[in-house]
Amino acid sequence: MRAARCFHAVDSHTEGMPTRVVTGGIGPVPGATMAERRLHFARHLDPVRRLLVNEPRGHAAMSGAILQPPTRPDADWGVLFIEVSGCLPMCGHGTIGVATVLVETGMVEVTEPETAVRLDTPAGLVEARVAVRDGRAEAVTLRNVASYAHELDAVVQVPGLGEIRYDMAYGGNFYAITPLDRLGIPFSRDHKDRIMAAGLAIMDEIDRQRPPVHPEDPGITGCRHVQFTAPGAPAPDGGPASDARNAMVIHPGWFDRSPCGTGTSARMAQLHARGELQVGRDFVNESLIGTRFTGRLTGTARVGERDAVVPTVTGRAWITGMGQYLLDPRDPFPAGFTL
Ligand code: PYC
Repeated sequence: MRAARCFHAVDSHTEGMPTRVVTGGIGPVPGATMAERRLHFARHLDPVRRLLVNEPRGHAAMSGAILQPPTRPDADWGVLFIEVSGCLPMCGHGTIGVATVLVETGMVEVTEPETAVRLDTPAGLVEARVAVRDGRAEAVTLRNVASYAHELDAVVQVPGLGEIRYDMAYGGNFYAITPLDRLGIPFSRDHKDRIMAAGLAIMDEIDRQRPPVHPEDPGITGCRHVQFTAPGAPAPDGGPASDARNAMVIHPGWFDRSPCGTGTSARMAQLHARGELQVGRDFVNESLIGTRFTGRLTGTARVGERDAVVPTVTGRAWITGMGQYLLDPRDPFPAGFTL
């Protein structure tokens, strides 16, 4: 065996969605802030992302988080979020995976019944409060970056679908939000190919015609996520119904398996802007595979000139493995591949 690169990782899943937490093999990425590091990473180190998430070491819906020293004194760790679509400003399921891994591997000082972990992310400081019992991370509540409704009742013409009305909201990434029944497609995994095709067509046209830009960070731009919404549903075990479900279509063609932390934050910001969700009320969002996050708006804020909200999102993660991912210098696919 020969290795030109060796990456150490703890693999996990958050309510069904993988996070490969990279704990070693990548030194500090240049940049004075995590936002600068994200841009540097995307420009100069993208083959590392592709190697870690693409086949054969990953798959078409793979996602990960690269641990970094923080760039600010009030944070415990810095994080770069990677997935098949690129390097994200923020990722909710990834944060829940990272916090769980940090606690369960002892990479932070653990206190029970709660351990607070402050993460320096490209979108801003995110605090994760981990409920810990007997060393086990039972649930993670993250306080997300300020989230806001960027545009309500926007309209885009989409070939094959006609005029699509949507709301654009930001929760760490931009989300075009529209009810799935407007397209006449049932909310069901049986219709996943139609849902996927519609989501990709909508995001392509939004990005071509009217890409959103974050008012405080022009490096955060573009719509790579379409959140098709549906009414909540009862739990299979007869437990309480969720408040909403979503089919989250993500560039270049996969569904979030979790309810999506930044997507849930964006949805709560959208509902708040529409007067449909008050501060302090729980909002249970359900994924296409039936897993749930509980969101809550904890207060209001400003993003540039706009009214914003501060969301929390609670979910669970489980460690699935630990590994070393190698690059053999003779490997014909040094950055992996997609099919
Ligand atoms: O949980 O925020 C999230 C997320 C973003 C993309 C996939 N999951």
